[in-house]
Amino acid sequence: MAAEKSDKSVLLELLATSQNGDRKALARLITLAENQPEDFEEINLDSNSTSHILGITGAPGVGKSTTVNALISFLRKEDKSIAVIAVDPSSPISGGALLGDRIRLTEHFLDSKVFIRSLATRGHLGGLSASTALTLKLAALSGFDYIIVETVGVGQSEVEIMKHAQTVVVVMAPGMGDGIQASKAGILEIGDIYLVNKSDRDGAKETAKELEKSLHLSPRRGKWQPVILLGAMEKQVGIEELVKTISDHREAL
Ligand SMILES: Nc1nc2c(ncn2[C@@H]2O[C@H](COP(=O)(O)OP(=O)(O)OP(=O)(O)O)[C@@H](O)[C@H]2O)c(=O)[nH]1
Ligand SMILES: [Mg+2]
Repeated sequence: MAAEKSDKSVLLELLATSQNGDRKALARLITLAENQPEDFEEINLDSNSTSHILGITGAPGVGKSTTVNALISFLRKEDKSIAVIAVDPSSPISGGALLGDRIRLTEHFLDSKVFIRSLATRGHLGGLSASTALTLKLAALSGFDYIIVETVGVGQSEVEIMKHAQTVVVVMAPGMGDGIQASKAGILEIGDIYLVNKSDRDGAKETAKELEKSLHLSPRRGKWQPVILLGAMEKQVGIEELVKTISDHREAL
């Protein structure tokens, strides 16, 4: 069923309201961007936004959403505003189902300085990367201090999506940091920060050591050298250091 083309004036009005902090307007814009990205072609979405776009990626179940949750709790104490965009390249499910299953962020749902949204594929991965880019621009126009994009998995489409982030945090967990898996997915090239989560479990230090060896074999060109951190995000262990390293990376950009 062909959707009706949105009127340019409608989009501009929604943009103006979303920039004034109206989250419903932002949510509507994102839905339009997902369904009819071509409607935005003639609209200037450039901003001199100071939002820090943070990418969180890693294999299923390593604790990405738990890390996002810990980041939100920490950053809210500093009165920062945060938008979370959860992208699931493998799932055709969108909206509430994904959020309910994957993100345990219910404690933040009523906080007006926290905006949470998920995006899912409608059958084409290239389209997902494009609608993610558009969504990030829309969120930046709304002036969030941090925009966090979480992707599930470690395949090529995640690598594509992570290109839209300024700082990429790759989350790993003990026993899942098997070197071959990591290099196959290009994970060694994309991380600015590697968080070995679940450090309350056995094997976290070994995973970190193995990762360090693999990273040495994969030298970077820029001046930033990837940092490996240990943490247990479920109990917010290491969150302060994570936030500090994220800021350091931004300054080094
Ligand atoms: N022991 C331990 N478990 C943790 C820690 N952080 C997260 N977990 C658990 O790991 C499981 C997965 O956590 P999520 O945050 O949903 O992981 P995810 O990477 O977002 O998962 P997907 O989005 O499904 O890929 C949950 O059962 C968490 O409770 C931690 O620091 N220590
Ligand atoms: Mg998750």
